Amino acid sequence: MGQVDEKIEGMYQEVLKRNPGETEFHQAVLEVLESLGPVVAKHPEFLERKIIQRICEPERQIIFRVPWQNDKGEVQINRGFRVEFNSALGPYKGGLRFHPSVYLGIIKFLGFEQCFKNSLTGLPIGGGKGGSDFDPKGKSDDEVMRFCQSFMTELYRHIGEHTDVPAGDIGVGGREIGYMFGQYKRITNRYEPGVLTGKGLTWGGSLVRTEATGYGATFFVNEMLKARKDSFDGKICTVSGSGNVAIYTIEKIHQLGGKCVACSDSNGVIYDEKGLDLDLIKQLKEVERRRIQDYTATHKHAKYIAKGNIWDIPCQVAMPSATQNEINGKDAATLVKNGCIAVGEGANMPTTPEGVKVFLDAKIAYGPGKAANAGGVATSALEMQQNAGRDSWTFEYTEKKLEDIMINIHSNCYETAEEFGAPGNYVLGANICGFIKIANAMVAHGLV
Ligand code: NDP
Ligand code: 2IT
Repeated sequence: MGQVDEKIEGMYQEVLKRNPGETEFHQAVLEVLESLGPVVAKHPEFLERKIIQRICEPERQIIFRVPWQNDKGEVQINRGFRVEFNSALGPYKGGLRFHPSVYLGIIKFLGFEQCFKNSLTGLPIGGGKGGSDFDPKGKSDDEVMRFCQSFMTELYRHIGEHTDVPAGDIGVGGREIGYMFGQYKRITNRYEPGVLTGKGLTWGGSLVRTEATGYGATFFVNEMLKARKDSFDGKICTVSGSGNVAIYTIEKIHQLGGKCVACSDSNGVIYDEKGLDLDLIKQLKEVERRRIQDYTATHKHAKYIAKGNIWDIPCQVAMPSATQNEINGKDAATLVKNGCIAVGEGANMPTTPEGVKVFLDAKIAYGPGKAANAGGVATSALEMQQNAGRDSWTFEYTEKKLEDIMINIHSNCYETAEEFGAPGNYVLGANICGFIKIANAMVAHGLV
């Protein structure tokens, strides 16, 4: 990718030294620092106040034991995390990830990205992230409940509507948020809906939160296409993953006139030339919690490619919506060669630095995660607003707010990229625009 300005290079070396082995965190930091050269040239006060060094150091990192019992009565031990990264703009806000790959480096990369993403939403939220190396796959409902209760038995003392407000991410959806909310309420004896977002609709949840990340990412891509006098109409699209973000990305692509032909999970890829049957995917994934392979049981014309690579399938719009580093340099080159003109990241950091370089060099419309997937957390902030006002808004009203927020994020990133001499570079636009707002607030708050 680009290069780190000489005034900033030493700060990156310090991050490497202070956080050994946390490769995803290093990657996320480097990508932001590479954008900041022109910012410190204009704002010497950011250097003088050591804003970048402070932003790279989380305000608080909590690591805890999570003991629980499986259905056989055997004792299990997992590790829990909450990294409270930056509260310059509001209470720490960000999801919880339950996945066996989780360790401190993953939570820190997600927490770091979250700060800039939340800043881009224009809403009053700081950045944080948490989770556990617990693997929900193959666990019974009771096991998931016992795990969530044990996790919250430690987490409850660190969170609150004005302090830190967790939500979902990989492996954490409505079911898990319900178990955690129940335990929080029981321990604290407080009905405090604003302490978690992604809640059920009858107990403080917001309409559109379930759909928000996927819908928002698709709105963002729609804006990038519009900026190039183009649209989703008739576009062949592929969406990796088949979880929350993937499902509602596919839904909005279809509503906007695109045709989504492939999705995936960690075992393989479904290719349906006729366009994916989203009702079936929702039934398989949201209701029955099955694998995407089962799509072909009723849809014999579709192909299941075990261990396949979704980025080998030709498309005009690609929306990675599974996990980090799922598009490498070779995948990016394949996409571009096959005629891909837009990439919108529903997942966090799904493209490796080599892949990002390919997209930027090819000058395709590339929307990085911290801008493109900000609709999820933005709608979480709308859920917090409704909770604070003891209110609940209609679907149409909330979706319109989400769309306006995404249009705004797009134009801010677009204009910032132009202002800093890199028109069309949404990576630079998002990093600079997200950073400046946090940095100004930190200067105003003094040395804290
Ligand atoms: P889900 O748990 O609902 O779905 C995750 C999907 O990604 C599943 O299909 C899963 O397949 C696949 N996946 C997960 N890990 C891997 C892996 N290591 N290799 C291959 N496939 C994998 O999570 P979400 O849809 O909520 O999250 C998807 C992405 O979107 C993540 O990067 C998350 O951080 C990001 N995101 C989520 C937001 C939200 O509001 N939920 C907001 C903003 C970003 P399998 O079942 O086989 O594991
Ligand atoms: O990565 C993300 O932005 C999320 N997982 C959503 C966070 C939130 O607080 O809604």
